[in-house]
Amino acid sequence: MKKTLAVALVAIALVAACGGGGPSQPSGSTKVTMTEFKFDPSTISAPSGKVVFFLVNGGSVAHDLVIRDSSGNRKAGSELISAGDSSVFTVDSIAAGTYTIFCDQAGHESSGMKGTLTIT
Ligand SMILES: [Cu+2]
Repeated sequence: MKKTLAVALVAIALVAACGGGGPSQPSGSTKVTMTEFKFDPSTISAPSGKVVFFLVNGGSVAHDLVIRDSSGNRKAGSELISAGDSSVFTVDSIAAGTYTIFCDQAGHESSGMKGTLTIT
């Protein structure tokens, strides 16, 4: 499963490389742009189950997106995305509820890099 995904991602990356950009946005995904120090949009809603984010780092330092539940438990987190890069972040299963999204790079959340994810 993971290997298949890795191969698929490499294939996507190679195709995208020919086009001169990062991966293109998957249909049905939620695009989130990351800059210093915010997510745009910072308020996101999605139906429960599988959620796919298309993360675009439009800033000048690396960022990530981590999902924390209302009890403070980390539920999922993206890879670290370099400045100017983009990445598809898939959460296989998430229950209805209100979550916090934040960047876990040092100082970013406290600088305002956070938001709300509502799963219905
Ligand atoms: Cu950040």
